[in-house]
Amino acid sequence: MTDERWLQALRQLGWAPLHHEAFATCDAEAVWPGRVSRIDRGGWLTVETAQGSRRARQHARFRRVVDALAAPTVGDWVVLRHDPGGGPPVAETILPRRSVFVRNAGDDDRAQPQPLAANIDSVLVVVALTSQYHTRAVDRFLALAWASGAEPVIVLTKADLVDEVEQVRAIARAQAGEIDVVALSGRTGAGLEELGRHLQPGRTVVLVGQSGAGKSTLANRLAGENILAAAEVRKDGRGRHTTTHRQLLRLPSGALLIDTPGLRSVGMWEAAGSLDEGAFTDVDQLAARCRFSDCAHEHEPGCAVQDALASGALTRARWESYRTLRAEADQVARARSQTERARRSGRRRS
Ligand SMILES: Nc1nc2c(ncn2[C@@H]2O[C@H](COP(=O)(O)OP(=O)(O)OP(=O)(O)O)[C@@H](O)[C@H]2O)c(=O)[nH]1
Ligand SMILES: [Mg+2]
Ligand SMILES: [Zn+2]
Repeated sequence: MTDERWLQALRQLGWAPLHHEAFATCDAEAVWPGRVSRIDRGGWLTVETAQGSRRARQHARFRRVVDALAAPTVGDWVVLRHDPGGGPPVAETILPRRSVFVRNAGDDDRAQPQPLAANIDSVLVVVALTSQYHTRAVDRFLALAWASGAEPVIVLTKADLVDEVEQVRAIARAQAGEIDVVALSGRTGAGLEELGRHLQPGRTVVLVGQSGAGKSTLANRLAGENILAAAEVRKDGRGRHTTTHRQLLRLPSGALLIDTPGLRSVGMWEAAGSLDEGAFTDVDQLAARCRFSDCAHEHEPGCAVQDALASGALTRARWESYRTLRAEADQVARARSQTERARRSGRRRS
């Protein structure tokens, strides 16, 4: 395979200059790059390479990592090495990530990052129009989407089943600011063309959202065939997850899509900065106009946030949503730096 054809094959899988530069510094003997499309138990990976799909093993080092962010996730570019003994290739290194969607899978006591998808361009937050639209739940997904470094999009599914599509879309638009809000039906395919901008060749999108929202149905529709299992009948909502694995697929449009299992809720993960810069720029801009730079936005004179709440320019619900996510993100950041300190002092002692 010529270099040019090899590069073209990689670009079709989402290869970016960042990966190319990092790979160029690797020892070039017996190594080649590939993109992780699936992770299975026992350290097995499915990796898409310029020569096709390969089963590979994770290097043992990844199974010992303390920080889950340091292990391969779906969408990662890894460097594979031939096993001289004739066994499967081994994924040795993770190339730098352009973006990564991370949620906190821990609980109140312990923050635990879970990277769900790497090297993504858009995060499609999938919400069924048939369920009550929970602004706060969507806020959470949007905050994490902004933090990922990718572009968030709200995708309202099951448009074929409800009449109030435009009303809900207006609510989502008001909430989301500048981002795209798409309403579609994974069943009939209506509205699918609105996603076109995000599905250009070589671009990667990830579908996130609650179980039953219609992620796999949409993915199958975009793939043009039933690659992924989608629920056959409407679920009773009691936690049967149809999708159990994250998986990266290639779409006929030339885009790459990562389907994920439904998440009941997503915990904040170091999204503090992205709350101000992405999901809640309106709040950030208001806060910048407060008289005191350290304004707590409670009873301070000249508080632009309180003024906006009084005038209705900022809704109480949106403010509460911001405060909840902010407190959670700050808490995670504190817990993380504590863990980090403990780890460092532990290392000194040993
Ligand atoms: N009428 C209609 N039904 C849909 C649509 N999208 C999904 N469904 C149905 O909703 C149910 C759940 O769809 P899935 O695609 O499995 O949902 P999911 O988000 O992948 O769920 P998990 O894999 O559990 O996270 C299935 O019965 C689908 O047939 C749609 O646009 N219109
Ligand atoms: Mg699914
Ligand atoms: Zn203030």
